[in-house]
Amino acid sequence: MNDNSRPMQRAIELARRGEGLVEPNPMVGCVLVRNGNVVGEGWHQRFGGAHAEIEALATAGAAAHGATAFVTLEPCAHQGQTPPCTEALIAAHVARVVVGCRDPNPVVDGRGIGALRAAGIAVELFESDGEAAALIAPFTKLMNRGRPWVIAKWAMTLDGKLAAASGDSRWISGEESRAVVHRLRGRMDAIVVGRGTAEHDDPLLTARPVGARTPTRIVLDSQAVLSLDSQLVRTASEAPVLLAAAANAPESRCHALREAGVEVWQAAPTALSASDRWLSLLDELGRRRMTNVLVEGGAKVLGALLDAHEIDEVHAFIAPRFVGGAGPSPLAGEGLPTMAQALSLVDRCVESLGEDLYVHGRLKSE
Ligand code: AOF
Ligand code: ZN
Repeated sequence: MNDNSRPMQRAIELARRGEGLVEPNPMVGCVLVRNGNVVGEGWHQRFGGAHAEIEALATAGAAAHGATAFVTLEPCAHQGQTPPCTEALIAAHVARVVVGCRDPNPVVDGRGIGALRAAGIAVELFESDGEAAALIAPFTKLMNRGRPWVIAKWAMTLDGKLAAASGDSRWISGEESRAVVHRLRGRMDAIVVGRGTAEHDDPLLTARPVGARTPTRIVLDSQAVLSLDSQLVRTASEAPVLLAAAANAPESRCHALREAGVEVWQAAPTALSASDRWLSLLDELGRRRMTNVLVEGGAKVLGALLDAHEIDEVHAFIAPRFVGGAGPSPLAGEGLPTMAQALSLVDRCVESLGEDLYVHGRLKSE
């Protein structure tokens, strides 16, 4: 572990406190160290609020003079909702800045580092592809590809079934697992299910207890058949519901759902397959600056997402039970033709939650 690791680790820890509160901004943390002592700490606390560096400088006061600033993200050099952090760091006379990763936002993208160096401040890039970059992967995807970070979630039996052959699926995972799902939901911009799941489970798709954000509840329903009596439609005034339909969905159904308070969005006429409609929807959610989206199934929706190469992260809850038979497995769709092409989960984490196993991680990007 080099001298920079500990304060950078702390800065990352601080940054995480903004999770769910700062999006579509990135999570950012900052630690100021002088003569081996931490003299200031801060993090970006909410969207539109002060940046991490400003918070840290405020706690340090005059002690920032001659200090090293460890920032998880390259300091901004632009006037946004707040003034440039580079100017504040220069004015506070910090001696050195260690940057966790470069800011992929095109209005920053190296300009922050350049401005600091031009002012005579030593700047070091900590690690170009490490934990600080992983921390802002959803922000980076939104910046570079205009699409939100997509998290696939499922609960299955140990023999890989989402339901028994009869369709019964209540419940597979235990209470502890379901509590984790509700915590995940509470920091999402949207929660997506397919029409089958919406019909069969009649879910609310809210976070209980409520989290930092109120996710938009999205149903993939190409022909707009979702029942007006469903819990989703009946609660449309309490939390937004968006129905993603195909361009050829019957106008009368779209109209009825709109009347009931549902936003009906239709994919481009050229989006003919389920995977194409997924891409079209992700582009739309990106235009709305949604950063994190949780996809809760079922198998067709998750499979089409896999085929579209848009799963970024997986959260699988595995119950120690077997049902056998012809129930669905988590990912339908075309799938990959050979084991050699199988996707791998990286940054893996395996936990026990009550009786369940909880496996989560990211998909290796090509
Ligand atoms: C930093 N420190 O803590 C954050 C940064 O809309 P604004 O003014 O808040 O600016 C948002 C942009 O600034 C965001 O897209 C990203 O490029 C950068 N975020 N920069 O120096 C911070 N949150
Ligand atoms: Zn800033």
